[in-house]
Amino acid sequence: MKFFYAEGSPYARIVRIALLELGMNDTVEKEIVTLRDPESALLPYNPIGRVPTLQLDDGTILTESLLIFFYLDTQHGGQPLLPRDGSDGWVTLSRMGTAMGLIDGIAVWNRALRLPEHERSPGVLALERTRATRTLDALEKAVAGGAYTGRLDAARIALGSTLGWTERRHRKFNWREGHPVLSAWYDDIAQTPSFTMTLPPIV
Ligand SMILES: N[C@@H](CCC(=O)N[C@@H](CS)C(=O)NCC(=O)O)C(=O)O
Repeated sequence: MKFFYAEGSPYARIVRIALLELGMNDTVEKEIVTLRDPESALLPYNPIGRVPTLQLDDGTILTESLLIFFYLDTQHGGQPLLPRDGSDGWVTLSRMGTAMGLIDGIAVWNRALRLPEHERSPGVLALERTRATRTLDALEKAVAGGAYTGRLDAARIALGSTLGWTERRHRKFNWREGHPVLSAWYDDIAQTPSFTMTLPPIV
């Protein structure tokens, strides 16, 4: 298998953490690729040009982090990172959806901020700030009530990865403010070796 990623990608990071947690990291060849680049080494494999991208041994290309999670869960004998049989009451899927939605919104916001100022849409910036804050408020309550605890499943990986990414790559937004419970939750999960080994570079 070959895994294409970028060190600054929050989506690729959740798969990188999963590979480490599943003990599969050393069995996968890896290549760091450029993004939004017509010369990117990824494009001959994946016309979508996004990471994470996983090439299976038979050449099949998987793009989209959730689909890669589905595949990885077929490759180990342990408890699935993302159970899809209702055995946990669909709780992991529900929490994963919220964490992925948080990444999606903050990624849109971050990309908008990278545009020259005159090309930025104030409406998009305001919408994404509101979405992120509303979701963090809900997560603060959920985590205070015991959500996102227990074994390191896909939802915990996605939420921890997103918060760490936001702190290092989307520095205009202090997500910790007003979210002390979530902040303590993050400080705890951030100590996990698979998290410390995949920290995105600060920008
Ligand atoms: N829904 C996709 C999103 C992946 C994504 O947007 N990746 C970004 C990096 S953070 C990317 O590759 N962007 C390059 C581009 O948009 O051309 C997933 O979950 O894998």
